[in-house]
Amino acid sequence: MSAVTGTASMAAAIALEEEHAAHNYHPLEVVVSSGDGAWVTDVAGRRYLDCLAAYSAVNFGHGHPVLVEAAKVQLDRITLTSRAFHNDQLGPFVAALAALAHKDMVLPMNTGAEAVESGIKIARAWGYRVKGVPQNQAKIIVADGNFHGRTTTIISFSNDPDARNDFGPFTPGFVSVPYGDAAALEAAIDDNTVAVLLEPIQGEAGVLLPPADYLPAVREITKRHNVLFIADEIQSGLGRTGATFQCDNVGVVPDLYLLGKALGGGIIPVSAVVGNADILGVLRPGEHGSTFGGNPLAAAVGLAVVSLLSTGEYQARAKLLGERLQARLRTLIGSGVVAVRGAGLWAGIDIDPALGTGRQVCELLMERGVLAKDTHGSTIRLAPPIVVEAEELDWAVDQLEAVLAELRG
Ligand code: IF1
Repeated sequence: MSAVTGTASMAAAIALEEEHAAHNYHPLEVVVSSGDGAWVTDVAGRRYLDCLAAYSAVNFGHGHPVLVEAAKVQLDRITLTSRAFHNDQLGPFVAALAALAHKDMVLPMNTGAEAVESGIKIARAWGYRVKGVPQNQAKIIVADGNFHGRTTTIISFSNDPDARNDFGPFTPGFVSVPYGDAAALEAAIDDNTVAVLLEPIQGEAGVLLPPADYLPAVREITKRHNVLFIADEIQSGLGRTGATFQCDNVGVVPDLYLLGKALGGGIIPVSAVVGNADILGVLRPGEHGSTFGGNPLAAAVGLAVVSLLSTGEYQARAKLLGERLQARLRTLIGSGVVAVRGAGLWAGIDIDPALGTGRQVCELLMERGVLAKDTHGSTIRLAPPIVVEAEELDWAVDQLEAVLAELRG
């Protein structure tokens, strides 16, 4: 396709979206039409290194052959039955996922927010039916700066004005404490507390890691107070941080894992609550559900994703390449970068605000063939598919270095 026709079709695509899609995003001016591994191609044939990976939903790269093949085979068999009937893909999927997490039960859902909402409902039901908390008194502790999704209940415990303004009234039963402060978390626990819900690394907050002893302390505190520890690994999990789960990196086993994003291989929404029967077993037939949860197409892809993770190669690759990425990024501190954070192939980079906003840096990176996303202010995040090559990572950091030099003038 010529650049002219490509540009015309880009303008046409954006115009249609502008006119007919709700304006709940402010996308970069790029119209992606295909993807392959860590790269995407726009309608004009320009290629970009995808350093967002759909917020870590594309950990295994665009069009991973094992995942596409699993989807293609299932597409020709059956894609949806609802759970009013059994299907031949769900059992193998939930058994494999439970084994991957060293747990024994899985609640299959679709989006991350559904997994979070399901985790909240399960924790509350466990509180009333097992712990003996009085009806409608269950309390769940969350952390300041959290991001767990966009439903009305989830934004009820957000402290991001953009996420919650004008969406009230809000769901009660949540208390927010400073992230990383185990003493503040313990002080917030009372007899009605049923769970603590945390991201092991806060993604949207800017890839914020808590102190190394925080999650182990949370685990000890919640055990001692008979409170469930729910780890939202929807973004941090499934290889991204150089381990199956970020909790593995800090030696912690939560009561419930909330999974999503990459569990669907970047092909279909797949999420899950993973735990043991003494907790997940509180759910009785008819008390919770989902039209698409556990559908055979999702289960077939999810099983293929678990098979990719079962060898440990993606976790090892993310760890090794992540060390290389972090080392390269740290060399930029003082040349326009103020701070670098991250784990595995996941980096949060604070740009000197005097040079520009995160959005401006991402726009300039796009011009150089790197797609990334800012979070708040002047922070950008890098999270390429784990299949990225070391030389491609170096090239991406070279582009960031060039953008910073350009902004310094
Ligand atoms: C948007 C953020 C990331 C998540 C964690 C649950 C969910 C998410 C830790 C809900 C989803 C997505 C949502 C998407 C952008 C993206 C995001 F910028 F919003 F905050 F990744 F950091 N727990 N995060 O990160 O999963 O229902 O979306 O499947 O809403 O703009 P979902």
